Amino acid sequence: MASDHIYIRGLRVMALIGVLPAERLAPQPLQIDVEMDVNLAVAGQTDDLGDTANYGAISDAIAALVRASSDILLERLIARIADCVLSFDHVAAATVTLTKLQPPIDEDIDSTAVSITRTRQSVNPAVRHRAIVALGTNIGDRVAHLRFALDHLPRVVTESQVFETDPVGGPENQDAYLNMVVALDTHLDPYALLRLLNSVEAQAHRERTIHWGPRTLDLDILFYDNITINDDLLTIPHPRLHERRFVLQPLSEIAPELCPPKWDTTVEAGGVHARGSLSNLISTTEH
Ligand code: A4P
Ligand code: MG
Repeated sequence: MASDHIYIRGLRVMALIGVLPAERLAPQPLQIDVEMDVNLAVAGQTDDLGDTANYGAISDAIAALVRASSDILLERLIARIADCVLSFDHVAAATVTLTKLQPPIDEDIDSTAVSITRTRQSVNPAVRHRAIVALGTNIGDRVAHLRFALDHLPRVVTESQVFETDPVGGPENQDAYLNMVVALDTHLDPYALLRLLNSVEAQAHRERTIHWGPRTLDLDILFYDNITINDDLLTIPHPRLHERRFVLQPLSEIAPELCPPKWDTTVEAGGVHARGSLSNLISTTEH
């Protein structure tokens, strides 16, 4: 077990929690403190964020989870926070303390808190998986949405360039998309990876109102190792990838062996324009 730690201290979020009727009506202030066991030796040599646990991304994920909670018990919420923290790369164990800063108790009291320690016993961090994920965005600051996603995904091993693409399906007159495809190296199983992708979409304020409608951020798993899944939650390989140039063009840059043979002649041409690497694009909030 690593004796190295990363701390998140004093993360304060308003959330609906508690048994009492008043607590079900109005959010109350909570504080989250986390101590994570992370082996810091590699990042100590490489100076690379991909070699350590990204505490910014973890803080964002915890805050989003807590803010959206309506759990009754601190015990339930803290278990979900620990699961969330352990879903991040490089976190081997986590001690989480969850504090009610204004507990509804008549006595003179500062706060009440629960604390748990959880380890990733069931997961062998040496076992890594390769997932290929497609990114799409067509609302707001599209470049910023792609950057946000890359900062919050597990270790990105390869990324395609960014393509500006005409919308396929969905309502008329939606704006052009930016699409790209990345290869990830992760210990997460496919369902945990889907949960993480959904949480990153939620943090980018993705709203699901119109089928195939405009979106700030869409993250789809195209492939996961060479496995096949077909159930209510997940279909892998992604069922529509073979007919979509906005997926195949970037995919062919990072994993041409995964594209169907002769896709470039069989899939309808046009509507997909290379825009170069994400690091060279300018977000609309930058000048
Ligand atoms: N789900 C099942 N399999 C997967 C998977 N492999 N990866 C489930 C991710 N999610 C998967 O997705 C609906 C449900 O699919 C999820 O809850 C998950 O459990 P969603 O993201 O809520 O809905 P969506 O994105 O509207 O549906 P979908 O099927 O992902 O849409 P597509 O096929 O991705 O199409 N045109 C251009 N130019 N560029 C685009 O990026 N995207 C779409 C969306 C349409 N037109 C586009 C683009
Ligand atoms: Mg999707």
